[in-house]
Amino acid sequence: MTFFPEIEPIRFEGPASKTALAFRYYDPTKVVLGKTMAEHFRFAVAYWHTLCWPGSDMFGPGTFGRPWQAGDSFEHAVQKLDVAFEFFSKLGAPFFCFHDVDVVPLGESLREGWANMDRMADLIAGKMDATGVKLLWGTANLFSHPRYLAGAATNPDPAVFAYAAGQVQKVLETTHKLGGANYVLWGGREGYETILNTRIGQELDQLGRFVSLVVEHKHKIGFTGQILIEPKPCEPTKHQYDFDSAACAAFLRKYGLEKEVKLNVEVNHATLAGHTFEHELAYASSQGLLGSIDVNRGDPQNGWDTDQFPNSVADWTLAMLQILGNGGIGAGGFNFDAKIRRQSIDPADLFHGHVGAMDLCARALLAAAAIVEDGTLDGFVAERYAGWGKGTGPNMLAGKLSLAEIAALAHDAPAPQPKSGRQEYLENLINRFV
Ligand code: XLS
Ligand code: NI
Ligand code: NI
Repeated sequence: MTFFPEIEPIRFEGPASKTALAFRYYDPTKVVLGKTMAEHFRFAVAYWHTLCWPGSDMFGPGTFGRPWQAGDSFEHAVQKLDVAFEFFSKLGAPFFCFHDVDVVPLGESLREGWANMDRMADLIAGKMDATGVKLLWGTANLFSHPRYLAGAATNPDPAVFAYAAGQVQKVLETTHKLGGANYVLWGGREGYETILNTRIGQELDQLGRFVSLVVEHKHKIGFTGQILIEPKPCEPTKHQYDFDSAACAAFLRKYGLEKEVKLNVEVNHATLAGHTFEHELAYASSQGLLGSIDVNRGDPQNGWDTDQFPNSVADWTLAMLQILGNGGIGAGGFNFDAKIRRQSIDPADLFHGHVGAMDLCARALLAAAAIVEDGTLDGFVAERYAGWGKGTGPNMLAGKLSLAEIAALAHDAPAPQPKSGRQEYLENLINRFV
């Protein structure tokens, strides 16, 4: 059975190609700064948006009419699995990501959900063996079911916390069984709507305990993948605790988790937090917390998670500079977490979205690598901070001098002179490579 009979496996054809569905820049075997493009990106298809989302919005039902979405039985899930792996293979995506509810119906009880998950895990493993597609991360959906209306880990009712623990235990163990590289916790409803009914301190303690339990269980079962939390400031709740990279870093430190958990940073969530994506990457990287990436972007005019495929080379070049500066994405990867638009109803549209995004990231990587190799930008920044590496600079930073001793240095030194930050020069420099 094939759902994409007219689509041939996508190939690299180079920049001059006239084929719409071909890679012009993404050549998985091409070596850039010592690593292949496949190693730089570790692209992953998001099961939920690509296979499960029907094209619905607040004002109307799904528009895509996918046959496997006609019901919620195990048989429908199996049909969806077939299409999923046909898609991953033809696209040439090395990884995928899933929530428990994406791959299997969870039924009416935890027991039923666990049984279905076990049955499905064997089928997924078979598909992974047959195609060579690997699992970037698994996650539990702790936000759709009405039981989670007031949060999962942060719910005022401990029984909900326990149910969520049950879902996470199963998906963590399944992720381990499938050789997943990471496990993600996105705090979908871990926040609140009104302070009138909310104890923030209590809820944060619950969330800290929950993440600690996940880390303990990871070690108990011998899962060596990364645990990641995904910052997002709002939506669905008005205030979410994992607001941005900085708030997540503070949260992890308060609960002693900063060595155990990293961040899955999403482009659209950065926008919602009022940051650029490169800021979020740079902040996470500066704290040693950059773990993985969701590449979906927002819309400059719409204030919600529009989950669009990336399409700005200029923006992505700035992001790639941060990722290269971090030494790459490590065990993480580039998860699309993006949906095609509601009017993009043809199966081929799924390929156009993913192929274009992979090519765009590759093009941005080439531009960023050229900037790194050119060295002018790095040289400028190094020079800007050079004072901290010589003279009394290192001692001031290392705490070897008191406030009064540092002040004494200033008494004797010539008055400091302002220097240009050269922003326009640097912006022009970047544009020479984009
Ligand atoms: C929603 C999130 C979600 C996570 C996985 O905004 O981006 O898709 O990535 O639960
Ligand atoms: Ni995401
Ligand atoms: Ni999102």
